[in-house]
Amino acid sequence: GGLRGATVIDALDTLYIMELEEEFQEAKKWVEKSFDLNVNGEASLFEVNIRYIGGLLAAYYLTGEEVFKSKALELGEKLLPAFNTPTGIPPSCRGSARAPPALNASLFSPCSGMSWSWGWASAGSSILAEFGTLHLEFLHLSQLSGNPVMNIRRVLNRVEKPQGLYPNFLSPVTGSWVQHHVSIGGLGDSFYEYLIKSWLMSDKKDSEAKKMYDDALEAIEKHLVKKSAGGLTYIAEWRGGILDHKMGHLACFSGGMIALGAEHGGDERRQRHMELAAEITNTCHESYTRSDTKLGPEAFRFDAGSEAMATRLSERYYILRPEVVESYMYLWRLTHDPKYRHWGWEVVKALEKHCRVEAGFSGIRDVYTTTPSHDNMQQSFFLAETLKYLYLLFCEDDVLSLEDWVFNTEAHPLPINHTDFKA
Ligand code: DMJ
Repeated sequence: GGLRGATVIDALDTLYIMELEEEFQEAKKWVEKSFDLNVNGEASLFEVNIRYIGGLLAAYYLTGEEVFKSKALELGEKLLPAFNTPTGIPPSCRGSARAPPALNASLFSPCSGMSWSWGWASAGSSILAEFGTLHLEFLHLSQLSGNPVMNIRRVLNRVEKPQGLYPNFLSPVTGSWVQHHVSIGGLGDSFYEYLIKSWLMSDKKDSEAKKMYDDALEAIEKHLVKKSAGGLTYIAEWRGGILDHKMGHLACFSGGMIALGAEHGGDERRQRHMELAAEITNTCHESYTRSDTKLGPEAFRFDAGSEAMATRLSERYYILRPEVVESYMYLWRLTHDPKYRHWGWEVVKALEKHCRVEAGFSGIRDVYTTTPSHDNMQQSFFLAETLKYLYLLFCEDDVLSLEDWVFNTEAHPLPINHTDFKA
């Protein structure tokens, strides 16, 4: 959007964790001297929050350097006008950054937060994964600044949910659902992630978040989890009661999330959820192994005889997304089954072979050809997430231990609020 330097800020904690001292110092200097917070035009509240606020907060917590904290607070302050709607729910970008960047040049159309020129009332609806992915970062901003915020969850708790499911679009004016499309992939994904992670970050005190997560997952298990003819478990999408037998690459984060949440249930539930998490992660791995590049497509389907493969030309691209290796990392940490490290290494080799270019790494337009063309784009989440999760997959468990840190949806580690948090 209107902000510059996404890659620098998204990569700060990765550089630090990997002990790339020189590059980290260079990035820090850029934040001190060149990071301009005066947005010219419009930027997405969601993207600024997960990439910039998350990146700055993690850099602060890892290093204790005040500059990262003060920039995060200053930027957070600028986002507050976005909450000025009748429900307190911020509106969404119409052309979301979730659209495939390689294919859609106009990434950011009118968005919330920094500019008031666009008029939220006409924007129509807010996206679940956008307004539902603010809690972790804003809780830390509240703690660091002493200013309490957030009230979105109250609206969501109150509104009636079809079959217990959360549709992806809600009106920021009336607080009711705009249409009944449900997905654990794009448009819905990180809302569910932030429920379970809010509970974990609160040192398991935020029981409201846990209950909402448990209820949502129960509805998902009941209505969306399916098994293909070939025995692959997947999570379908739901359109007003009709299933779309498709999984997006984005939905592949759910293996890791379900495993993380499973850790904390009773025996039966724990086992069931660990199995589900492993099965989904296996399906996502299949979407990689069934391609010529050994990288997965943007979406894959389970209909018309197809199993874990893209059936549409427009879904064959790979833009360096992290979700599959993210799940490998969580499943490795929680089970220590070596297959997850083998699978991660397959991805490393495929990235080297097909995505490395002279100036860095690039997305590819078609995973089903051995000579794919590049999209000339290195998404900032490649350094923030994909490489960080791959690195952590091969580290000891005490490097950013899951006992002490939760990763925001852009893989920025935030500390768990243990009782001795302040000390
Ligand atoms: C990232 O920006 C975040 O993980 C977000 O939640 C959705 N997906 C992209 C990477 O694919």
